[in-house]
Amino acid sequence: MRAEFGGAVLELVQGDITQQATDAIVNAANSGLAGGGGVDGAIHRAGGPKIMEECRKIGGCPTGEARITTGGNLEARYVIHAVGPVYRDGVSGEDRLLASAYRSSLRLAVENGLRSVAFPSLSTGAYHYPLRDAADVALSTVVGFLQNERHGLELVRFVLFDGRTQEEYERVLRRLSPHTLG
Ligand code: AR6
Repeated sequence: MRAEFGGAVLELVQGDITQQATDAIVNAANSGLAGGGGVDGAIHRAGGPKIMEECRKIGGCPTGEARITTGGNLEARYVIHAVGPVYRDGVSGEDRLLASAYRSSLRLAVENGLRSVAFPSLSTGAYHYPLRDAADVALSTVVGFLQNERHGLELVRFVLFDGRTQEEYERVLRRLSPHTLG
């Protein structure tokens, strides 16, 4: 499913983030930038050791922020490591931190002159953010950024790993944009 916001295409696909040929892919990282399972494990496995070398030099990243490294052996030239919140009770600032992780990633993409970026569903795996709420925060934040900030982005793609995640994101995107492009 695709829709247009602020001159960029916002696209939802089911697939594997490591296979994307966008300028950057976003990693669902932890604040140590230390590697792990899920998206993080898949990106480091596919991208090779150069990515971890740069992560070690950076040293870490607070929750709600993002840092950029090489894409190593990936097709994407860069990896943007975004740190979403661990979900606790829903009243510990999780929505603000999740929105901030998406915004920081987009800001880095723009500062580096990138035109296309692919996101996974941050925080909805090991960090247990309820999917429905996370989809809402993710898409409203990206749409808000594309509509309100100066950017040269042409494509923002969400790469969703399973059918249930894709359905929830599609439901939210339909609500945000009644005129999806199909
Ligand atoms: N491509 C796209 N999406 C994927 C892929 C993939 N290759 N693999 C998993 N997903 P998670 P988090 C989906 O756990 O919740 C790590 O250990 C997955 O099904 O990767 O932000 C880090 O080091 C889910 O929908 O990220 C951190 O410590 C979504 O991606 C911690 O997990 C996010 O799941 C981050 O947890």
